[in-house]
Amino acid sequence: MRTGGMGCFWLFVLCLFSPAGANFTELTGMFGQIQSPNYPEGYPSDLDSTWNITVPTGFRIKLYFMHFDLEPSYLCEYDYVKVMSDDLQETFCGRESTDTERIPGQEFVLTNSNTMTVTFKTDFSNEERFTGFEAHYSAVDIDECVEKLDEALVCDHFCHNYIGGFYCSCRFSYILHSDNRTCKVECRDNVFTEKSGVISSPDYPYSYPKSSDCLYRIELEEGFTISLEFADIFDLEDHPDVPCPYDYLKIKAGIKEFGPYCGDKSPGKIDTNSSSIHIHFHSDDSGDNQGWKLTFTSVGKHSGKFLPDPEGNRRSSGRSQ
Ligand SMILES: [Ca+2]
Ligand SMILES: [Ca+2]
Ligand SMILES: [Ca+2]
Repeated sequence: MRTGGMGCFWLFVLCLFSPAGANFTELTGMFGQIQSPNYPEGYPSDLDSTWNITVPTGFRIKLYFMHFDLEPSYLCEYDYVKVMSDDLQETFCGRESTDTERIPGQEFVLTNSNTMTVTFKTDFSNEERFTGFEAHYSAVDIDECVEKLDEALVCDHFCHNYIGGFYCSCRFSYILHSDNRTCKVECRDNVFTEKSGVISSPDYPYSYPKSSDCLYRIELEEGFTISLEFADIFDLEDHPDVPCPYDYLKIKAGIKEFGPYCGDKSPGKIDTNSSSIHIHFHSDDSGDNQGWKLTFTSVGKHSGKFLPDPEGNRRSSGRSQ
């Protein structure tokens, strides 16, 4: 829009003082036709005609010309057709393409978005009775799965294109988040009552799910104290300046809190001195990180230390309960 913030006002002034009057046509159909005034007779002088084409979102616009016959001029300074859309601008004039002018010929103009503006301007003369143009447009589906125009809309797992839109779906055992894009897991009800064990982020050491909040509780009888030992492969999305704004691991042990943890440095060993542990793992809607894994062990007041054995069976070292 040439008129900026005072658009309506200046447009009004422009209309009042423009010699022949600027002429606007709104086109909203899925297809349509544009012709120069008086087509197929010679077009008038001092024209300023604009067609604004809008198709539904999810579509782009394809425009092509069946006839094109405008007065030739150096760099199209006399009469021209200008096609505009977002980052696209094409100017056509003349009867054939030269070094300084271009006719559309067999080419078509394809927009990236769902709007297009076609402007036809003529100067004060049309002595040779140039006949103008006839163009056609149609709405064309955007294959969002292939084109990935907007990074923020790319599907996490699977993408399905259809005419006018697209949708996402998830691998087995994942659930589509309400953002309709990322795939989360249900992981809120993990309770461990064994004296020792192993806990990790889903799919560890492969990328953990996005947009998920996982809760893990370790609940032992009073008198036991739980220790956590994180594996060396620890990888949660982080930020160089802000502490853990995206993904994090927080641990509550009684009144004590540990974390938030993120980044690629393992927290190592944590002696919680508590028999009850709450672990909260949060992931946001982007990034690919390996996650975390910990081994928990416990020591009872009157018993020995409990360690997980390689088969995953519970085992007590030292005195038995
Ligand atoms: Ca002319
Ligand atoms: Ca589509
Ligand atoms: Ca993330």
